[in-house]
Amino acid sequence: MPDLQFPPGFRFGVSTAAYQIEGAVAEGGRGPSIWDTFAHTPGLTRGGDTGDVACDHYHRWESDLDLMARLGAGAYRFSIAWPRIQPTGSGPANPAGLDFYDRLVDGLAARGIDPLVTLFHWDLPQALQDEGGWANRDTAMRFGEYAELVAERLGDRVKMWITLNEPYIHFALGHVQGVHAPGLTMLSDQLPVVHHLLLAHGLGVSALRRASGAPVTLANNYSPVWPKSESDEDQLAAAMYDLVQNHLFTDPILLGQYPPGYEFLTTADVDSIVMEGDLEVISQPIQALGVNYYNPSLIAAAPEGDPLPFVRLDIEGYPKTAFDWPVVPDGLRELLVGLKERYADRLPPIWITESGCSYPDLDDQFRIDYIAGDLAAIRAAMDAGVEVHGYCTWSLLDNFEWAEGYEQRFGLVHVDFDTQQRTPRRSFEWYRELCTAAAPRPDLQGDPTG
Ligand code: PNW
Repeated sequence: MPDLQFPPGFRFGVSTAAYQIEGAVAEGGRGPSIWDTFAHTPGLTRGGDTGDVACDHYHRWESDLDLMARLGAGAYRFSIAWPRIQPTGSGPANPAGLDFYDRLVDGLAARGIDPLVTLFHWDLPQALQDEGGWANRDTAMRFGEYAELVAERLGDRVKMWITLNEPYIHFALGHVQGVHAPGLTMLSDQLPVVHHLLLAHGLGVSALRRASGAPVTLANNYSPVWPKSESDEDQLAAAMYDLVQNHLFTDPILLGQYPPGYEFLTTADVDSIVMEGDLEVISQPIQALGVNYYNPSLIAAAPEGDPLPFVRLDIEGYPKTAFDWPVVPDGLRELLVGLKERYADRLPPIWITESGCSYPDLDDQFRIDYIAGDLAAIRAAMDAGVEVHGYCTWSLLDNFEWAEGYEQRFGLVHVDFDTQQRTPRRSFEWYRELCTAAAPRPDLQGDPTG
């Protein structure tokens, strides 16, 4: 058993995202998002699965909160669906949308669970995509206005804000590889999408800090990069991959500048995209850094004629999750120590905002070992001087795993998608012990003072 002793105050929680669990896509005045469009386009998701119903959390939120209370979770990271707040991505707030999240936040408070709120987990209002989406600078402005509407309503109760979830994955899978919404394959001129996501983050920070006292961060997906060989070609390819996945969405925020070499992302004049003053907006202080970790990246130079300069290879010699992702907990220690080395005093305290695995069975020792491995890696990084404040596992429930539909199961709780029955897996009971040991609460354990 790894050393799972964490300092007092370290928080344990669970993560979800709106489109993956809510369903009720045409209720409460919600407008369509790019994920509705993508999932309803034949052939783009496994088996044609969509988020139309998902976990039906929109109707079952109260019993889902009860599950979290049973788990003893100290924090719940969920996302707000922008198209519930602004059905077309701009203009006044839709009251029914704000009301839904208002009730959710109050329901969490009543159960002693801290709300950690993500504003953008990939479900862009379709109307904004029709105007160019993230390639259009206006989308960043619209995001700032949306952030303000949410913060004005919930800012007194939310405990941490996360502007964007994994902008790199949204950019790479959604705008370069085309396997996620909006399904674009942009091979040159990628910088506008990158820059407008970063600008949206910065404008979001301004709005959130104006209207709320809670700390603000974003959740980035980091992956330690392993070059395939010592060859110059593989080393160069690995450095470029490291730049886009690990530095492109962090250097501008923490260092106020793009990483050297980023210019290859556009054929246009950089100054026509990165306007004066933008980097100041982007690099405003954030009070935490959200880290999502799944696995390292083994990188080689791409064969001649490939559209991209690098390829990501299979990592052999490690156990694999049901998703075929290698299980490399030490990669989490490696990346955390690497963040500390690169950003030094500019690195704010870290929250692990996602880590977890796809595994189907109810008796899921595999998931227990997976989470325990990641927690041991976090402990090791903390012992090496990295400040980590909390851990949210992905995910509370099996849910709509994007292009993979309902096949991949990341939940501590199994969901039968025909009946919507929730069944806690063995990992739920194991994680409950961890949560309750970290934060003994009177409502769960009897009043210790009484
Ligand atoms: C993250 N990759 O997505 C997301 O934040 C979650 O919504 C998602 O359910 C979870 O991880 C599990 O996949 C990722 O291809 C999607 O490397 C793809 C990758 C990484 C993260």
